[in-house]
Amino acid sequence: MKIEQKTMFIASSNADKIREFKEILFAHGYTVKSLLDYPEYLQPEENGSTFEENAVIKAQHFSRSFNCECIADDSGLEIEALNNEPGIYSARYLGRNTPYEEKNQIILNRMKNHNNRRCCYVCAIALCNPEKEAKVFTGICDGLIAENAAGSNGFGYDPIFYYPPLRKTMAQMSEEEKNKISHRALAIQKMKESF
Ligand code: ITT
Repeated sequence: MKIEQKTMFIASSNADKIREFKEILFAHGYTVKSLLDYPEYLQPEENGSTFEENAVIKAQHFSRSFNCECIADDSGLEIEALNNEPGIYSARYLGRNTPYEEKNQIILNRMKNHNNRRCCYVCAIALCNPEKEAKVFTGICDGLIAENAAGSNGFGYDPIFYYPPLRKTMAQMSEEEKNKISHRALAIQKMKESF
């Protein structure tokens, strides 16, 4: 029996995202190539005003450059009490090179006097083909900003993202747990259902 190997090109150079994509898409029968395999290609400017627009900008750019089907992820954390910041600026918020330990502590300090700790992770995945219109799939995972940072798995804002159904932060989840409920997993699931 011949096992079909499908390859998905993801226009991302974020190693943490790519690791999660690899795991989730591997379970769906895909192998993943990314910009980490082509470091000479630079990301276009993300000048859209929504996650969806930025995902399309990235996917379209590389789908045209490589003349192949391509996906891109634009994602981030929205905190209700902070006017939905950092939102689409999640990667650049408080400085792109500032360690997340520091960024997370600053957010916890800003949240000290807020009772409303609701937040959500958003992930928009754009699927682009040089000949067809882009399709976008959005996944949202609701949570609360934790009182204190906890856990060392995952990446980015995961130590302060508390997920009530599992009573732990995303950084306290195993990769398997996170990849079942995350914004990214939900967006990938929607994309899969569209095939
Ligand atoms: P690419 O554009 O190369 O994909 P990027 O890191 O610049 O990489 P984004 O502009 O989409 O990508 O920013 C995503 C940011 O949102 C990421 O750097 C984290 O700060 C945050 N983020 C997204 N998903 C996350 C997750 O699952 N856990 C923790 N933080 C996350």
